[in-house]
Amino acid sequence: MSYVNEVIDRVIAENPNEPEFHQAVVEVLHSIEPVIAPDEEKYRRDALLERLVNPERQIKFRVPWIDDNGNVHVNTGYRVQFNSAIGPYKGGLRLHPSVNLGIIKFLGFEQIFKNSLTGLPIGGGKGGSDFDPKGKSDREIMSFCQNFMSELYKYIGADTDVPAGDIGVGGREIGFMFGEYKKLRGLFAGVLTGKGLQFGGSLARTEATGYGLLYITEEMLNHRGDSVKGKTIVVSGAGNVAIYAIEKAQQLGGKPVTCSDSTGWVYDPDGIDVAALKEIKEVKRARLTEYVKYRPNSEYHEGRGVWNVKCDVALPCATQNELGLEDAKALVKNGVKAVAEGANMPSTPEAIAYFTENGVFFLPAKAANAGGVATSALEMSQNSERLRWTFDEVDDKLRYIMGHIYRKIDKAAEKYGLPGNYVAGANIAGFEKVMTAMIAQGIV
Ligand code: NDP
Ligand code: 2IT
Repeated sequence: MSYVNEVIDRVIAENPNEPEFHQAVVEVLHSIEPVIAPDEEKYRRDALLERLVNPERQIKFRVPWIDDNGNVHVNTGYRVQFNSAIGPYKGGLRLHPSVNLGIIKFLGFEQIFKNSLTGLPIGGGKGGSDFDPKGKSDREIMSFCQNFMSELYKYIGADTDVPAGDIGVGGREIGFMFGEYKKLRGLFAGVLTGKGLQFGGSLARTEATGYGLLYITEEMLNHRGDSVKGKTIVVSGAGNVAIYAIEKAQQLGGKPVTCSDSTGWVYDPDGIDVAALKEIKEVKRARLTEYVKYRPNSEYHEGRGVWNVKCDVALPCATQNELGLEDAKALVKNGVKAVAEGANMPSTPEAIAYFTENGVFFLPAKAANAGGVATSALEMSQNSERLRWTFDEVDDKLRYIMGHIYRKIDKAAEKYGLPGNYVAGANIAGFEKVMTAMIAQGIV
């Protein structure tokens, strides 16, 4: 049995009930087989892949908090510090009832290679809790965030581990967590990114993931003599990533016609009204049912359905495994040309295979949504030098980084005889840097 398959079998046996983690590991390890195979014995002797798939540290802790009626609740908090070969652990915090150790491990594992692709010195980590922020008051969110940080602060730091936002964690939550960290440590440090602009946050971090997704999509289409201009675009999600993907798509001359949340989706034939979407989601924190009040020409539908809308480009920006084989078939039937992942692992392996077989250009999450974490690393740089860059300075760097990632994954795919296979290209290019650093640092 090949070394890669041996390690895959062990991961599945040793990490039961963690299907998302298995899914992420299987994809990456299969992709890097051509890198490992020529020197398989050497890597096996050094247990390189066993070290890669085992987090350096995983922290699980109790988070008690008090609701507005004085009732005490207990949630579980996690931080998985996966790999620090190329820099301090870096990655978001997710607050969603579906969070468990397997979800955080899949996200932390993906983060290693994504962060490597940015070209910046950041290792991979992820955290979160099964706390459900929906319907909670600001005070309840604050109580949760403070109690979460009152344990997490022991394990993080500007040079060790720097968390940020993810599903359910935006500027409000990062603010509460930062305040608690500062109080407990008596230290004003760049220990979280996505901070408010008044206390060390970076301009363009809020926009970065969605903007970056469009920059790399544009780069890929330009490379093929095409562009976002004039394209009909289908987007899922209505959170941070989706909103700024829609905004940048419009700035590039595309027409995004859908968005969705966990209860339903919107079709707006005239193109999504970003100002309305921001007001509904960022200000009112309301459901998408509100959207039709702003746009009488649009339609609201309960349940899922965005992938059945005819489009040229599809951008899944909600959550993992939200786009399956049947969705991929519907998209291909309707003539989709390109799919770029704003969310982490939103397409199932079967959907990705179907896109590839049908000549759809597919940009995987770890390349396509790397703009968020890349800009977090730029926030860390600004915190270190105690300076603040303008919006345009940060945005220019983000655009450059996304273009660079595209060229890197395209080149890696070509080098290994898989031209246009950006899944292989991203996994290989991301892995090679981490592998080189791990080998240079010895068996640790
Ligand atoms: P938000 O919490 O801002 O938004 C998430 C959106 O997705 C909401 O519209 C939400 O609907 C929907 N959603 C979440 N979970 C589900 C679910 N299980 N089923 C259906 N809809 C769901 O999160 P982000 O926009 O920050 O994150 C979206 C994705 O992008 C995630 O996969 C995240 O890991 C990834 N990502 C985020 C980055 C960032 O910088 N924020 C960077 C890179 C990747 P509802 O509100 O109804 O729950
Ligand atoms: O998945 C991700 O890359 C994020 N949620 C952003 C992480 C970060 O540290 O900015």
